[in-house]
Amino acid sequence: MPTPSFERLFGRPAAVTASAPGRVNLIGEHTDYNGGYVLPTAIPQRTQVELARRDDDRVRAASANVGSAVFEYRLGAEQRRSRWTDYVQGVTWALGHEGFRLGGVDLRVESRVPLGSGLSSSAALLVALLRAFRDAFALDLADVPLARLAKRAENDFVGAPVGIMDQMACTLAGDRQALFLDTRSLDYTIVALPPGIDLVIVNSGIAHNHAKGDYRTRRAECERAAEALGVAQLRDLEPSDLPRVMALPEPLGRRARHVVTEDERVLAAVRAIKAGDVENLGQLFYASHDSMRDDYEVSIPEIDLLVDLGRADPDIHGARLTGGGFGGSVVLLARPGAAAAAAARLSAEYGRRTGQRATVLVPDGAGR
Ligand code: GAF
Repeated sequence: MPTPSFERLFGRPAAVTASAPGRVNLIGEHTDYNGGYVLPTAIPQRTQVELARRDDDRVRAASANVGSAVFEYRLGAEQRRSRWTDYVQGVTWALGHEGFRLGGVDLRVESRVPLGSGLSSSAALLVALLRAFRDAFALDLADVPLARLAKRAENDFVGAPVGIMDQMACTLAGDRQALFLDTRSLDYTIVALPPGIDLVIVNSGIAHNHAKGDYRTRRAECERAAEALGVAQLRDLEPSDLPRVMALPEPLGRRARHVVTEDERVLAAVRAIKAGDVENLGQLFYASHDSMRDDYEVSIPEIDLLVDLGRADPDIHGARLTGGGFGGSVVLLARPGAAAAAAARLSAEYGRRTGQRATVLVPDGAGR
């Protein structure tokens, strides 16, 4: 059944349409809340928000992804309910706390970023919502403060203890433009992906949820490791610190080793991309995956299988789990021109072996 349009839902046309893309992190995983480096890029799938102002202080919100139900609340009376509408409430709550004056709105969301896929459906929704409010109320809100506000909504209202990578990526990364971000200073540069870097993204079909325990546990382990090593954040460690890192009690040593080596891999990946060295970039992908699987322990057997199918495929240079882990998606580097065929091969074999349905997100439209 087609989901109702804005006009059908609210009896008038939308005044503003805004959107934001999902992101795929190329490398630099679980480094953002340790003050380290990340390298995400935008994916073609986007989340769109249509919105029209109202004359009162009510917000009415519907999502084409969940049907035709309309959720309603009053500005200033936001309350967490552990539903998708927490993201809408989180945005008006965060804008209100920041001193922005809003009025009521009707809004409709439609997302092509699959939920819980490790491709930042949450940040895409938050950034699209903030852009829609910014346009509708002419808010004086530049991109980086907008990304910080999205993080505040997710951390302090939704209750997911995520870092700043996704909100910055959904705000600033573009098509074939990776965001090389220092998550401590928020200094960034845009790194263009040269021809020859052909990405494949396959969603394992196994969803994660970062508001749940495992992500939180990893964060806490990193904080304990930093404290035991006498640094403010794991970002402050160098590869030469690895002997004392590995002297920490289990599993803190391995957790910290992942972060220290992953930061180095991000720097090496930026050099490889600038040099057009796909082979080297691919090896960095595999090394990152191994570190997430063995040291950080955020992979699952289904994701390892997708990566291993990549290792065995002559058209794939590298593969790794992308995003927070415990499910989600894999990003692979394919030989130029071979991405769609390799993606179809991999997802079909994955389905045969696991009984799970993998979806190819990039190349967009492949594998359908
Ligand atoms: C999730 C979080 F939202 C990010 O902040 C980041 O920590 C990522 O997991 C792991 O790199 O996407």
